[in-house]
Amino acid sequence: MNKIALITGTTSGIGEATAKNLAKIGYDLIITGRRKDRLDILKTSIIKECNNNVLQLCFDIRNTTDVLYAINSLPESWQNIDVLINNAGLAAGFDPVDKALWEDWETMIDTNVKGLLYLSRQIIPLMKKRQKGHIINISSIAGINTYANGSVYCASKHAVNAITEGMRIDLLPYNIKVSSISPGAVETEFSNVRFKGDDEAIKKIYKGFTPLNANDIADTIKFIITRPDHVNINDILIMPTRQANSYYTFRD
Ligand code: NDP
Ligand code: 8X3
Repeated sequence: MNKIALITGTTSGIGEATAKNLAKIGYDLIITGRRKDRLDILKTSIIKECNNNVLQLCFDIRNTTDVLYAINSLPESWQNIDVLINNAGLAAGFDPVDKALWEDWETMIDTNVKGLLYLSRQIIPLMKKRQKGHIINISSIAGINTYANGSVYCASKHAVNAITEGMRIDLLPYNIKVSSISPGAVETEFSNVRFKGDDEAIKKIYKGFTPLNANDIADTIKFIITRPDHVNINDILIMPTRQANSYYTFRD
């Protein structure tokens, strides 16, 4: 029987690349996100390429009713989740704290922090029952450095780090591993979402250096989940070679 991974936010970027990569190493996949058309395409392509089992759950991670419905509706054979990858997340806006939109703050906190918690809350009992599992939370360099115009996104990723640490402690007795990955700049749809389609702002972010790509993170996830049973990777901080931290990027 194949292992099962549930990945949130598989309609683009890191989540999509991770789904494709894990399919190649034999995982059956629960793919999630709000854009059903993209889930359909991903499911078809994974089945065509790897012939693994794929279950798609289309829901908004901010909505408790939808999260409950999605997880409660899992057929029994899909409840043995080995790996949960809490990846769905976003930055909304790039503004000083006195000018940012309340709505953007709510979107980030509701998705990056509360959504991650809602879903984990429902999956952890399934892992506890089996006395095994692995949770990987996608954090960020923004969970380590706080930069101008990013206070609430950074706060949301600092919160992810605290939640990761707390989960690791609470789940110690149940043989459930908890890891996180903290990437620097990864070229995905992240900046399109953050800058709301402002092409100039988006281009500036990745100008003059080679950022990470989604496969780099998928590869890191593969490394983390293929360690022996007695080894847990607590956190991996992964940066583009030309980016030292949130403040220093060497551009051409
Ligand atoms: P993308 O925008 O490419 O992907 C984000 C994914 O999250 C999409 O699949 C989106 O699906 C999903 N998502 C967003 N909001 C919701 C929601 N309310 N409910 C369900 N799913 C949602 O960005 P990335 O792949 O770059 O981002 C993935 C993670 O990596 C995020 O947590 C981000 O903070 C983190 N990260 C990104 C970095 C970067 O530079 N790109 C660096 C460090 C961390 P849909 O819209 O279909 O719902
Ligand atoms: C995304 C990376 O540097 O834009 O988490 O915050 S950054």
